[in-house]
Amino acid sequence: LTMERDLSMALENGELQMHLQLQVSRDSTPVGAELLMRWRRTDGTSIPPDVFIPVAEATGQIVPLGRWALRQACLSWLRLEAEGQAMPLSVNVSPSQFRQPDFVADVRAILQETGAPATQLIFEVTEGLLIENLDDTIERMHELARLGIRFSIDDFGTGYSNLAYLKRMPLYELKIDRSFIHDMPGDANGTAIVQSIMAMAGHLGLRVVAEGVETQEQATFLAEHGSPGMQGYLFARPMPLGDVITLLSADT
Ligand code: G
Ligand code: G
Ligand code: G
Ligand code: MN
Ligand code: NA
Repeated sequence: LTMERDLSMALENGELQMHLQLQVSRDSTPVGAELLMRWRRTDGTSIPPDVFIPVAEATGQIVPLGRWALRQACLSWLRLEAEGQAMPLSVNVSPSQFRQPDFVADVRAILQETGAPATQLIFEVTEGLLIENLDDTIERMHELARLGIRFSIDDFGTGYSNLAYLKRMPLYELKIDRSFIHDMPGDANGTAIVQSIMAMAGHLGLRVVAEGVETQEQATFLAEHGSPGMQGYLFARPMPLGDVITLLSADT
């Protein structure tokens, strides 16, 4: 309850920050980035998103937080473009945020207000979104896709995987959950799962991103087997936009 009260102040107090984590291709070229919310309170303590996001979802505070996140994504994209470093940006969208009646109108309004192109945004949704009201969900995804928004299934392989739904959704990408990457290539089962997801995605025409790539051995294996986009501490940690720009400018 304290957290609920504090969270409602966090936005206006400027305690929330967005970090960006780069995604790279097999030759380590940056190909995109995911925005990850950070909450650092005025007393200096940080609360991780896997603690405060579930609270925000339960209280409805995810709606203003989600609008803020999307606006940050648009502004970050415009700033990267101004630096000559434009790349698609991925934003996490919670099920309760996605299902909120005004969600599509909010997205339109933020795109219009900022002038950022919808085609440069990827919404990361989890399989949890598919549990309820599937027809409405898919219809809403198509509505957003018509604006130019692309969709990615986050933590793929850990949730409710009724694979038939993959064909009905306007999907761009699957993000292989980091638990599978973690087990690879030493563990035969983890490796088999990763290879199967990449093969299926290939047949469905979907892009793949491997999450949580931490070792060179994992990166080499992925580069030699399907070569998905890669995201993980091996390449870059989540960091403020200014640091991303410094990193990218040093590369070019
Ligand atoms: O770095 P990491 O601790 O950033 O994130 C933990 C979890 O919090 C992830 O599952 C991630 O999807 C979620 N998360 C991080 N930022 C956001 C955000 O802006 N919106 C939503 N809905 N979830 C987020
Ligand atoms: O939205 P999602 O659950 O995919 O958020 C990504 C999460 O993974 C964030 O909490 C982010 O900080 C974390 N993360 C990013 N790279 C790595 C990594 O290489 N290893 C681990 N263990 N976590 C990572
Ligand atoms: O120092 P830091 O923990 O932020 O580094 C995280 C990772 O970012 C390092 O493991 C390194 O591989 C990667 N990295 C460091 N400098 C660069 C760079 O100039 N370009 C790219 N693409 N990655 C870098
Ligand atoms: Mn994510
Ligand atoms: Na994930």
